[in-house]
Amino acid sequence: MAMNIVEKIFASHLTEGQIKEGAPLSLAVDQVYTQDATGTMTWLEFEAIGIERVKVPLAVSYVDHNMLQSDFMNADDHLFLQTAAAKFGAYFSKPGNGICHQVHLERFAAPGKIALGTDSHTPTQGGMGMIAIGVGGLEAATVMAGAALEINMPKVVKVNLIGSLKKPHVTAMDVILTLLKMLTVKGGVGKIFEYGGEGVKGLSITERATITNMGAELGATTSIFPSDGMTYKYLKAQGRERDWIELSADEGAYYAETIDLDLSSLEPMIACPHSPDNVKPIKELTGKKVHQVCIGSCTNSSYQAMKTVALILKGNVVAPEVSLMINPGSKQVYEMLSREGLIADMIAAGSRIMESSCGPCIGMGAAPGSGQVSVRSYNRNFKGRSGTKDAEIYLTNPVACALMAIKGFIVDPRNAHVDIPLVEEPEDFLISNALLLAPPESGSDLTIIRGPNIKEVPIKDPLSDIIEAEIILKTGDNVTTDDIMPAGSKILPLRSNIPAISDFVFRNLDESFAKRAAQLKERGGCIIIGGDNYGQGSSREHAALAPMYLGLQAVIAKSFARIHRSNLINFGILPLVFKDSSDYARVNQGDRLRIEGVKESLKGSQTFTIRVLGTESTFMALGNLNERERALILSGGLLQHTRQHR
Ligand code: MIC
Ligand code: SF4
Repeated sequence: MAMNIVEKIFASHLTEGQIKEGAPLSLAVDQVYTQDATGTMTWLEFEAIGIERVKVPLAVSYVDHNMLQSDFMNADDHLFLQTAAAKFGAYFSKPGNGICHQVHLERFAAPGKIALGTDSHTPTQGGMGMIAIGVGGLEAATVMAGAALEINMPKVVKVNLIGSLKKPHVTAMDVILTLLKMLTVKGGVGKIFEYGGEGVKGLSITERATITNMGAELGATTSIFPSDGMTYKYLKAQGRERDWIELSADEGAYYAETIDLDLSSLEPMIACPHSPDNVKPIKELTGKKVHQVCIGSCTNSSYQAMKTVALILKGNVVAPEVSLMINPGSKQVYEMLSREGLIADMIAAGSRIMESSCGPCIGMGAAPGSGQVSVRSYNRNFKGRSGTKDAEIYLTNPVACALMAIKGFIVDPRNAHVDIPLVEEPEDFLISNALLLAPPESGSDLTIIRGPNIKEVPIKDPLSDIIEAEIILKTGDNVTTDDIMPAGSKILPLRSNIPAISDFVFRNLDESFAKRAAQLKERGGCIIIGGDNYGQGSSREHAALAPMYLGLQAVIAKSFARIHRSNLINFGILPLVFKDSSDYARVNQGDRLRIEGVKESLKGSQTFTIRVLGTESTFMALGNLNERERALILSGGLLQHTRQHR
């Protein structure tokens, strides 16, 4: 039977179930990686499961998010992660080695394999022809402890690339921004985007990785490219040609949908505040004053992109009122640029070079000034994420970013009157594993070192049969996990301390949330009403774990984003959807809701009748949980379930 690439990889990893759209299936996982901000919890959870060594062929623990060390907390977490990796058998990528997705692409990604990462941009590895999926920490911990990945088979959408990009003015970033404009931040929910067509050939692996990285912004489960000669070339340049296999879709393979995209028709695009799908052609914004430019992140940190930026900056000077921040995504790229004198060109032009970390992307320093315009080669521009609530964040390609830094205003690269070189990926990368520590043979004699800010994983009370709780908050559509559990330099260091981080739940939308939740806790806890695509964005399980700690019982929404829905289930919180979405308008913040026979409904029809207390009104909500998800909720969450079934 003719198969697409996704089906081929799934078939070679299938341990249970069927490869049939919507059907549950279990897959063996080859690689799992964590990053520090989600990783401390993941490794605490792994420890709580009680397994001595990871059971997956490869596990890597990266440090890239919590890199500002303004007190002991982040440094303590780094040491915890390093000692936990050694004990449990994972590689440890030291602070300074780079952003997890960029380093993983360089050192470990391999066509035909399956990887999980505790970060929503794990699909970056799809550029290498592998299935790479972002999951919550607990999900990753159970897989490292030997479980299979369990998902419902997504729809596979073919993106048929025709023609070739008008480089250097139009880049891979414009491909994904164009798709975001077409499909929006919920256009990919329940789908995997498989790229194909003639246009694939002209894209380097890192360009492909830019596209699959931002597939996360579409809400997609993941995105994937074929593995071809270009893949071989990149792997060879990384000294890893042995990892190469060819991978392409069979003639006549099935796709649920096909999208044709003519690369030669694309133009430079920019995402406007405050959503990555608020995309316009750059030419419509020309002339707008810019205060800050940030180049790098896991989206656009390749050697190819960074060298192009350096050569644009060479001999120029950053505009007087612009601050240009550059965070090269990996030590490899950083070191290569330095040895070639390109960092010197960046510095000479007035750039502020940062370490290889997430940095400004997650509000870890370099927050813009009040009301300022910041243009970034990054992937997310949610309100407040930069650290400055009223800043306006725009997302665009790195070439355009560099030009805007010089000009001081938004400019279409085609009309900037600046020479832009055409840069390729190198024949050989500089390979050094100085900051990548392999695990020792055995961890049994090793001790994990933990600082005072590292607290245990809280556990939810078992599910009760009657939920009677107050609606603490009613939100609109596309609420992000940054809204639910904000990040930034002040809050991120609390990621390993749930009681402390809980104070910040919904802080940017509703300052009194945590206080009110604490008051409601004795009265049955609270319920959140959400719109469409509730919980989009990051994989941070803290957006479920901290509200759970505050007493959240259920979220009733029009629809959910994939990772957040799983995280809610993993921590025993019921994710229900309105049977009739017009009922959303009939409930209000402050209403008390009562759901009876919760367990029966869960085991049976999964139709819940919800009474609005003090009125005659009732409405219906649906569980839509598969068998495994029901079992998890009934056990009180994934951790309890895993312990019970070990
Ligand atoms: C993000 O880009 O939002 C993050 C920070 O990388 C998150 C992970 C986290 O919150 O730690 C993600 O994308 O999953
Ligand atoms: Fe880091 Fe930003 Fe990438 Fe998230 S999106 S992994 S914060 S660089």
